[in-house]
Amino acid sequence: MTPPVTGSSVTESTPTQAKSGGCGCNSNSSATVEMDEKLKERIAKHPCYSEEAHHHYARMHVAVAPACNIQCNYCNRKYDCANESRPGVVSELLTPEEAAHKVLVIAGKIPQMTVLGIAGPGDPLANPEKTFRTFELIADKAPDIKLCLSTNGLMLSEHIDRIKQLNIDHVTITFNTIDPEIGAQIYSWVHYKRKRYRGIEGAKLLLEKQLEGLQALKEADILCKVNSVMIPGINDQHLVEVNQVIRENGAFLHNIMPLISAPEHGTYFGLTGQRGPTQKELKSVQDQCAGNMKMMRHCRQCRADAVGLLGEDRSQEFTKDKFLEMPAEYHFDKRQEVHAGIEKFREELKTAKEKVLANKQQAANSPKILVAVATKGGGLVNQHFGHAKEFQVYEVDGTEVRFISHRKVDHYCQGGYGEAATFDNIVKTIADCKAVLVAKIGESPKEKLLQAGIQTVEAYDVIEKVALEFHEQYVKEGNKD
Ligand code: CLF
Ligand code: SF4
Repeated sequence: MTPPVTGSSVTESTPTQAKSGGCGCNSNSSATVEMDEKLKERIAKHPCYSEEAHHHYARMHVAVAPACNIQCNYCNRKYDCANESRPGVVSELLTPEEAAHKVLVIAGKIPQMTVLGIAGPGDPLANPEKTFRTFELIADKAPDIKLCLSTNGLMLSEHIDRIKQLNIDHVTITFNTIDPEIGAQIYSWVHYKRKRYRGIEGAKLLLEKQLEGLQALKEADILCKVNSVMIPGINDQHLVEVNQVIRENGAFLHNIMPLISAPEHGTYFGLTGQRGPTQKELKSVQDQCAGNMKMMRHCRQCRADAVGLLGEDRSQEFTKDKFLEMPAEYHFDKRQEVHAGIEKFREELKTAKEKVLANKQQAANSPKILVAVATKGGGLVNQHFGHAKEFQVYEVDGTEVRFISHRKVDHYCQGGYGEAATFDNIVKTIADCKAVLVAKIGESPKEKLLQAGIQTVEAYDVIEKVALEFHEQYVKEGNKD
């Protein structure tokens, strides 16, 4: 549960200060400022489109779309669409009516859930009737839930009117390439208007339709995120070009995701031994693109039936046998109250961050270091080391704290006992971090982490504040890198 829901608050709150430019906008033109404010409002409660929002708001997916109209070489149809999901995951299929009931149940139980996405298990627009029927039912009964869609783009332009009409304000297209020759190595076929296209011909058709879809979204003023699956040796060097083209064509956000490939997934790439990128390779391409447009780095490659904050998947609490027995307790007013509490907390958090950052001055040769954070959300260091299923990694220099990735780890505490193998795995996963910031940690793991060159900081406070304080101490100790 996030802090406002549990009633706790940020320690260093001061009255809210006037906004200074916001969103990186330097213009004084009131039209531009107004546009930025509108844009900010559109993404403010979307955990994927806003990195900051993902600490506070949750999303859910409903798996209503089984069919697909293309074949990606990293996908096995027994599983969820790997364009938006972690391969090897199977979601329970729902009818639109079951899906609508599930959304209303969860909207009551997790009021910070603000976005409903349809992302599979196949392609939502290869199943237009089921997808749009589901959205229709939700738009009617739960008007405060934002609708979101993720597609390979083949049928996007053909459905743009329906998308607009249903007020679906966020659409993701997966663009892995803008070169049909590269595309021929990624897609084995494309099925369009009762005909199957293979090789370069199929990849060319898909690309044309994706660009057409992107254009249609731009004209309809719908926010578009682009996902790209990074495949070393095939499209890794080419993604900077993809980034440039999508930016020129109006995409708002770029999410470069690592290929996850293993023989047991039974995919073409899994069986041919195609590897995924390392963390370092992924970050390097993301950094190369970052100067051009907003990059998403907090994607969790979630399931087609994911529920909860990104990084805390609660889908198993709402399997079909369970949610069908639960009453639909959607209450608009109660949800608005919770959202107002979250917004108040966010303002406090923002003020606290601004205060900390305002006092920091860049020291000469200040090193850029990584720290790993255990958090349950809310933008705070607030989780016990032993309970963390993932660590959020931030890059810190003397004045800035930047989220760069998350790293999944197995639970360290298994019924109260630390497992050696799991612990070693955690150390390996965060080996490039100088410190781990946690709410609590036992003496023994603390000692072992230190032996591995990782300091621990115990705190319950704003992530940026704890990270900057650690950085200051790290520099004072004479560390230069
Ligand atoms: Fe779902 Fe995707 Fe909408 Fe988000 S997920 S349809 S934009 S509501 Fe988000 Fe999940 Fe990454 Fe997708 S973390 S896989 S980017
Ligand atoms: Fe699989 Fe999604 Fe590609 Fe279709 S679009 S083949 S479901 S990864």
